[in-house]
Amino acid sequence: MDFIEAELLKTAVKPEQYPDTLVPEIAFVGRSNVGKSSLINCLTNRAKLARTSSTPGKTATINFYSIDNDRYRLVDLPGYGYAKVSKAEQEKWANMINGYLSDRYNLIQVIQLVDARHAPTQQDIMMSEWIRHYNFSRIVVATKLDKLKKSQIDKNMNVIYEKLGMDDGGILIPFSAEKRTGREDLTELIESLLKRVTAD
Ligand SMILES: Nc1nc2c(ncn2[C@@H]2O[C@H](COP(=O)(O)OP(=O)(O)OP(=O)(O)O)[C@@H](O)[C@H]2O)c(=O)[nH]1
Ligand SMILES: [Mg+2]
Repeated sequence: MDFIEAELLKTAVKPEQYPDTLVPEIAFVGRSNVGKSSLINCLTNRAKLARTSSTPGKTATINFYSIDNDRYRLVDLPGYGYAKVSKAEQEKWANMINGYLSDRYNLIQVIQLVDARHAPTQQDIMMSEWIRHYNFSRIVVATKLDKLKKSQIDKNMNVIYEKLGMDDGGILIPFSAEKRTGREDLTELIESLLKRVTAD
């Protein structure tokens, strides 16, 4: 399945700037530089829809991408855990992320991204617990899979699965925006999430 249409609907730093809540939203969270914006570009088949950068801290606003004429939205959030940003700036971002996640009526799923090469960080674990606390099922995407040797994949996926305590029915999707690995699985999952809300 391919996404047909995608456009940047709104850029926000505070709730007054969010778009209406009439449409289901799926948000991507993860450490700075983990590949959130690249994943959105890969899903939408648009290389330059979301701005990406090898320098962490690229996305500093909440960006709402409207898919298929606003059938639903993908939401790109600023990354956490980028040490080179000032404490004050990090706090501002954390408040922005938490503000959106904790009080968004039409947010149907938070998808967490972690780097396939490394064990989840303390902040990844905190984010994962937060996601569970708010009663979202856990969907975790392990990014940059192309940077792993084949022989490392299983071991690294197990570490992520265990560290994030995902044995309660969580879904872990190995992914590469570069090679487009896992794209099909993720789009199918998104469609099934949407079906669930529209069937209510
Ligand atoms: N090899 C490889 N590189 C990737 C992949 N996904 C992202 N990258 C690279 O990782 C860097 C960061 O990607 P972004 O998509 O900007 O990351 P982000 O999570 O949006 O970062 P912030 O906006 O800073 O939070 C860029 O240089 C991307 O090209 C991938 O699947 N494989
Ligand atoms: Mg980004």
